[in-house]
Amino acid sequence: GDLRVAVLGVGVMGQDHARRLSTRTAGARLVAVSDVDAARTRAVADEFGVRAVHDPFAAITDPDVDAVVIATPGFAHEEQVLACLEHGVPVLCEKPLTTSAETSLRIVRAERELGQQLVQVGFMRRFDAEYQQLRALVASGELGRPLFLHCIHRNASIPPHFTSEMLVLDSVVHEVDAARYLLGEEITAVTVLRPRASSEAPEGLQDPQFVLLETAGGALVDVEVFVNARYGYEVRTELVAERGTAQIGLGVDLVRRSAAGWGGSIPRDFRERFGAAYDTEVQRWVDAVRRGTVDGPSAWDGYAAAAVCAAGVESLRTGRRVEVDLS
Ligand code: ISE
Repeated sequence: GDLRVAVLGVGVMGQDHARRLSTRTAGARLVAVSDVDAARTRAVADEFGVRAVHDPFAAITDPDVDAVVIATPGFAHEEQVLACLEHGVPVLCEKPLTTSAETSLRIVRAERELGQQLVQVGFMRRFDAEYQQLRALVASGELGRPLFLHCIHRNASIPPHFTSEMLVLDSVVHEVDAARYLLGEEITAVTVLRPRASSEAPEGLQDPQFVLLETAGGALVDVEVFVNARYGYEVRTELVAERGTAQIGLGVDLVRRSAAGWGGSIPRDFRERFGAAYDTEVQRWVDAVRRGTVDGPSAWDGYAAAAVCAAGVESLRTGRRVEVDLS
């Protein structure tokens, strides 16, 4: 029968996954939702005609739930993923896997002891066609060795609870995973620079930030992260290699001329820009879980990214370059 899925955390992303599982994912059925906000749980449960379960751990251990999608805030992930492992429940956990290297490593080890892979991490860019093409181009060796990745990560706005650390932990984490995925190398050091803050950003928020990642092979990855860019959501990457460059995320598939002007449109947020990638991610997760496997970024990938981002948070605080050591 269909995979019966519960979604934990039904904020923007959780609701998006709930809708996807209810309407677009084959072989799966949304059966329950859970959130700390009881009114929101009720409203989303009613919208999709599923059960509202207040306690996330009750949803994880529910015999009528086969698998779980975690879309709660990052700080809640560790306990929830460990509970999934303890009860043998396959889990697609939104990024970040956790908010520190130690806690993510705990998950890697718990899964290893279990001897069965149950954790997939929600790095959806790996399912985006442009990222896949760029990775294939790098792997082909056609352009020679990669020298730089220049990354731009802009959000129109962020929710009120977003902190300066979360620019690293929640936003830059995507660039960290993308760099590992595209280059096939680990990140060995991080430096976070703090330019003047935008007056459009909430008081006290260090936005934008400029992040420099160094890879094991000596390539450099720079990231402009700017989460109150106001005009829209834009994620772009340029690869510079020995014999050429390549860009993704230009979003120029349609150029219109009208009303004495010309141009295209810019996505409002990540649901629009990466909608197809999320669809593929969840479909392949469901298909894999039904076969008893995982088909996407693993707990180890979640740990590697978490370790780099934890070093990034330290660099944000101290202003210094921080090295990363994976266990
Ligand atoms: C958000 O949490 C995401 O995961 C988005 O993909 C990312 O682009 C955004 O910056 C984050 O706020």
